[in-house]
Amino acid sequence: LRYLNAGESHGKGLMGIIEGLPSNLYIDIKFINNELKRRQRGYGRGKRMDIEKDNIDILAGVRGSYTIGSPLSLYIENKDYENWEEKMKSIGKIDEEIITKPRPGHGDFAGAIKYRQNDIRNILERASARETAMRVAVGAIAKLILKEFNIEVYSYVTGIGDIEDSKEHSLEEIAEADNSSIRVLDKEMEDRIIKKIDECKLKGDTLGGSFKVVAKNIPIGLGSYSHWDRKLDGKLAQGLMSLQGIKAVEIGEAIISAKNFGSTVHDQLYYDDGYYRETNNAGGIEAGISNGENIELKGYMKPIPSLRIPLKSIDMKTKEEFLAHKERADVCAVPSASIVAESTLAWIIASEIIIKFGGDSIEEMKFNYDKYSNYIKTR
Ligand code: EPS
Repeated sequence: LRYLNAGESHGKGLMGIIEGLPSNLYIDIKFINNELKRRQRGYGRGKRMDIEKDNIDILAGVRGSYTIGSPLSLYIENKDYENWEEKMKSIGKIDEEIITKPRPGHGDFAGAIKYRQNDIRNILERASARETAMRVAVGAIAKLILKEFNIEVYSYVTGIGDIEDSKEHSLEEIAEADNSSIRVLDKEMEDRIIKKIDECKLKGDTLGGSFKVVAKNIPIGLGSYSHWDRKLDGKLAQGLMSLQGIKAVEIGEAIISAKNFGSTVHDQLYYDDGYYRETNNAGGIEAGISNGENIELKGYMKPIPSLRIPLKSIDMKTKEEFLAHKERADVCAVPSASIVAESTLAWIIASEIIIKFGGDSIEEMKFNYDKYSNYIKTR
């Protein structure tokens, strides 16, 4: 299973191609569009989110709502394109519109040097998190595969700035995250965060934070210890780290575990008509293989680098010092990032399910999955 996506933030739209989907998978458009909406919400987003109305258009690979084994082609229109058409077409040609001033924390500086571009717009358009809309559409299709195996993915925001939620939460509680404008699980925390985002916005500053993603009903044996690039934890870390702004990923209780004795960290194994554990510090993965517990990951996002408070930088054309700032920007996008992280987790688990159970048709996958589940019951 693999996908490619293309599209600039202020270009015509975003394009995705998924290859390797099983046939006979029901493609629920309403579900995909709802996932796109979930990503667009979140207190702290900028004016751009009032313009975009993300909606999926499937151009190929589906007949009568079911996949047929061909590549799926997806499209999401950028509504903002009509305001940018001229600029996007003339990119780099009109001298006064050329961007030569990199924003610290953004891909602007290194990207302009790497790709030998005089106009930083050619860098920022693709480095932008706009493309995560397509990641969510692709992730929604992965979730449709997972539904066939009763696997569910959840997420919630664990912190914005220095306001953090370090409590344990049940999946029932986590499932309520969409009811909060910041996707947190505590009302009092939500009020404090809204106040903090409002103050931050007034100052022209930005905020980062953290989120947790969880997947349940994961079969034992996804991924492998046998080689570095088959390890499930390695793949998940790469997937989450590839999201814009993410600077750290934690698997299970990795940070607390690193500070404690092995005897208090490792999840002891019990048996009572089936194997079970009373803790999940490993986050559902041991030696790069899923162990049947919930997969739990935490992502840490840096504050958005486009801010109104000016930061020192150098004009790459004149080499003069200047103060970098931007007028339109999100203050905080952590709630959106948590939805994109769900999609990433879903995509990687779906890919692993296909590796383990075969991916030509949903029926074949289920047949193999059922046989494997029966085998596990006898071990
Ligand atoms: C983004 C900057 C902002 C965000 C955008 C990502 O866009 P603009 O520069 O047009 O105001 O709103 O996010 C999206 C468009 C989206 O769909 O999430 C950036 O620089 O990464």
